[in-house]
Amino acid sequence: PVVGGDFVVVTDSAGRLLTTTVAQGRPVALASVTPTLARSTARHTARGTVQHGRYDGASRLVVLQRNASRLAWETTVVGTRAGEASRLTVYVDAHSGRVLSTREHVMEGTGSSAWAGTVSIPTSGSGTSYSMTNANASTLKCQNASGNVTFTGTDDSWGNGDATNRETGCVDAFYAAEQERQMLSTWLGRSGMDGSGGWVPIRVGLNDVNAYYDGTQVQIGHTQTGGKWIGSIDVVAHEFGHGVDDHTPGGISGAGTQEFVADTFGAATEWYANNGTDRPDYTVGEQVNLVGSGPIRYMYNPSLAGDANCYSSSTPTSEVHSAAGPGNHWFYLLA
Ligand SMILES: [Ca+2]
Ligand SMILES: [Ca+2]
Ligand SMILES: [Zn+2]
Repeated sequence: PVVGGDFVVVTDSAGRLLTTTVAQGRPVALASVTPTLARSTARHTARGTVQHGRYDGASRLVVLQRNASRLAWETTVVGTRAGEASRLTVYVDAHSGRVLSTREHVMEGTGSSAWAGTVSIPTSGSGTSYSMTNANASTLKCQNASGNVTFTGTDDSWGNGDATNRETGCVDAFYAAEQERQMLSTWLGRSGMDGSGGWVPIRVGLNDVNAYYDGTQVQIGHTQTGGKWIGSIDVVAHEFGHGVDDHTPGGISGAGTQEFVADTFGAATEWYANNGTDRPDYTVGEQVNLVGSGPIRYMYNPSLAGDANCYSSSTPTSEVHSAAGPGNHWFYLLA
């Protein structure tokens, strides 16, 4: 087989030739089609181009036709590159053993989010069948809360920027969760929400002015007016922050500390994402404007929302979100 020497032939419904396109104008020119590099050596080289690599099928001898013709071993390997899932086809020169070319098969989808602009999201699938299942973490999915069905599509383009649309809500939430996954891995050396690569599904469509984590899912509700799904970075990463906390020794933190712990994961994820639309800050919910009065918490000055800046004897008995004030303030000063 010749790789890079494709012909496109267009016919009408009766099979009559309409037009042809030739991708490669240069003739194939090879002195020999007998390799001097062993197949096993080429396979080993190919596997070394990814981390934690394994082979995906057999290798075949091909002519790699670019500016010149080269005899090459074609091998597909599965692993990770820079922490991201990879399924890579690698062409190794069948004489010199050099890597001539690679082709990545794991593609990032594109989403039109409501709160974070146009974003790349690591969905799963190929051809005409895609789903909002994270290619880097298969238990991280985004679903419609009605029926708990994972969003699917015939292309890898998601949402429409309208915050009242559930698929758009999933673009926001899925993007936020992926940024948190990367933040946990890159900054904290942690694999996934549970520390072993595991997550719970996100479900957009909760009929409440709220979002929550319950150990089995993250539910995303809507704004008080306008029915906008509230899957911004700080909200979603807050909920999965509860999930991280839930998978630490001793389980989820006690009442007075659980909300500030979750807020720190929200803020850290926002700073990691460094998104051009949802700029990093130390406020909670500034994008979604949950109840129409801007952020619901101010980590740099909790008193702006009526919460305490510093610890007092009344902190342990405060409402759990209000009790986050001293911890949030501490985190801001530390950060
Ligand atoms: Ca922000
Ligand atoms: Ca924020
Ligand atoms: Zn919370």
